[in-house]
Amino acid sequence: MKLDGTNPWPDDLVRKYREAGYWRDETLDGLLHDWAARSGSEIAVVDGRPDGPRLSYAELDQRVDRVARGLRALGIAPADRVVVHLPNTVEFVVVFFALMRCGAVPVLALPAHRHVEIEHFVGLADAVGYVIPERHDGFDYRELATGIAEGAPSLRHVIVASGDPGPFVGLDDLPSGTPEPLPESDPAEVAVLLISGGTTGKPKLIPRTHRDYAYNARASAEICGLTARDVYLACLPIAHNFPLACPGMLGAFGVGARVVLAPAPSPDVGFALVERERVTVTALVPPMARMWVEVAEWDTHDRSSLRLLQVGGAKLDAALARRITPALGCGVQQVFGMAEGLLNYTRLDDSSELIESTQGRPLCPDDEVLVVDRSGSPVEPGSSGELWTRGPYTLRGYYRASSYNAHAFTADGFYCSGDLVRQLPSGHLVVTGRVKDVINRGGENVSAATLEEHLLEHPSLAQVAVFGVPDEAVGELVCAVVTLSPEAARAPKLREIRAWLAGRGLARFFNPDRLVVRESLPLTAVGKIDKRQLAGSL
Ligand code: OOB
Repeated sequence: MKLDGTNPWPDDLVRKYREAGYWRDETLDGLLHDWAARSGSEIAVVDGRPDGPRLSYAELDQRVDRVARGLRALGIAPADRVVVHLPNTVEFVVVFFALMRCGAVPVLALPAHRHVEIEHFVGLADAVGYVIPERHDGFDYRELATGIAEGAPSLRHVIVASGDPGPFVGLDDLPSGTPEPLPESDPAEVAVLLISGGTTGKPKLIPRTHRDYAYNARASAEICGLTARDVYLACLPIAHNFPLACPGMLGAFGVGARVVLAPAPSPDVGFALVERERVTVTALVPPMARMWVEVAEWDTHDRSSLRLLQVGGAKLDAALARRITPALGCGVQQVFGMAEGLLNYTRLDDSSELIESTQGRPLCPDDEVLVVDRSGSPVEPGSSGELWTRGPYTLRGYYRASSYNAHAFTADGFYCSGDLVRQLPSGHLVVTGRVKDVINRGGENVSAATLEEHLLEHPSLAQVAVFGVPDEAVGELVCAVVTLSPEAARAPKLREIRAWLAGRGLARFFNPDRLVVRESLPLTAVGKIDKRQLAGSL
C-alpha cells in the first residue's frame, strides 16, 4: 500500500544501493521477528521507571503481535497514519512495532510537543489515530487529546497506552484481534514519519522507508562497535532519530544488545541507571553532556561500565569535548546527524584531535556530500559552504510538501541541508553554522556560530546563544545571551567582553550590541538550545 506524497529514489540508485548490500529485503517489524528467533530469552528492553517492566525479545515480539491484532480489529488499516506521542517507556516500543505490523505508519511526536505541534502533525498526515500516555512529567495528555480530537476530522481513535484511559481506549482494552494474518509490509515502503528538527517554520514530516532505516541503524551499530554485550541507555526522547536509530534502540536490537529507557534526561536519573543496569553506551545533546560532566564531579554512582558517550544534535565545543573522558571515564563520539538522513560520526579509533574538534565523517561510502557556495558551485576544498547531500538513507522529499521540496532539493535529488560546514582532507566535517544564522548588521554579515565559538572560550561563560534582534538603524543588532560558568566570580560587562574579543583579534563588527545574562537557556523538545524562543523572550 503506497503512501501518497512521498518521493522514491530513482531506479538506478535503487539498483546501486541494493547491489551494494545497504538495502535488504527487510522490514522493521519483520526484523523484530528475526531478533526474537535469535535472542528470544535475552532481555531486549528495560523500562527505567521505578519497578518498570523488563521484556525479553520473545515477550516483546509476542506483545507487539497482540497489540497489532488489536489495532487491526479497531480498524487501523495499512498506510494509515497514527501520531505516537509517548515518553521513554516500553509502551513506545510496543506501539512503534505494532503499528508497523498492521501496515500503519507511526508519526513520531516528542513528549514536549503540545497542541500547536500535534494539531499540525495530525492535520498534515490526516492521522486516524493518536497514541498518548495518561500523563507524563505532570502533564495530562488526555486533556490535550480532547482538544486535538475536537478540531481534527480525520482522527477516529485516541489510544491511551498507559494509565487510566478515561473517555478513550486503553492499549490493554483493544478489541481482541482477529486470527487472520497481518498484512506484509514492503521494504521499499515508508515505515515511519520522523519530525524535522528544523528551526525555521513548522516542523516537517520525514518519510523513512523500512530498508533505509534498517540500514541506518545497522551501519551505525557497526561504527559504534555494538555487540550483544552492550547496554544502550536512551536518555534523549526515544521518538528522536538519534536515540531511535543512530544506532540507538534499533541498532542495539539488531545486535541483540539491551536497551534501557530513561524516564527523564537528568544526570541523577541517568547515573543511577548506568550503575544499576551496567550501561555501556548512551547519547546526549551538548547541554545535557555539560550537565553530566558537571554532576559527575561529585556524584558517587559507579559509572565504570560506560565505554562510549555519543554527543550530537548541536555543536559540541572543543573545550567541553575535552572534559568528557576525564569526568566520565568513557570515550567520546561526535555525531552530526539529521532526521532527514545523513549521519556523520567520529570513529572510535580517530585521533583525539579529530574527536574533539570535528563532527565526524559520513557513515556510508555512498553518502554523497557537496559543500557549495551561494550559487551552488563547490567551494575550494577546506572552505566553508552549505552542505548538500544524497545517499542510501537520506530522504528525497518531505512528506506532502511539494512546493517546499522544490527549493529544499536540487533537480538531481540532493538535500540542501542549510548547515554550513567545511570538510577536512580526511572527510571529517566541521560544522561552522547555519545558512540562516547570519546576522546582517548594517550590511556586515556576522556569523552567529563564529561569535559563539569565541565567546565560549571566555572563562566566565558556560553557554552562549547569539542571534540578531531587529533594529531600525542598522537592520539587526548582535545579541548574545549567556549563562555563567561555575568559576565566574561575577557577570562580565558588555565592554569587557568587547575588549576581550578585540584582544583575540576579532573584527569589530562581531562586537555584541547586547549582552544578556541568564540562569539557564530554554531548550527545544529534544534538549538543544532554543534560540527562537530566546529571541522571542527578550
Ligand atoms: C539531530 O537531528 P535533527 O533532525 O533534530 O536536527 C538536525 C540538525 C542538523 O541539520 C544540524 O543543524 C544540527 O541539527 N546538528 C548539529 C549536530 N548534529 C545535528 N550541529 C552541529 N553539530 C552537530 N554534531 O540532531 C540528530 C540526528 C541523528 C543523530 C544526531 C543528531
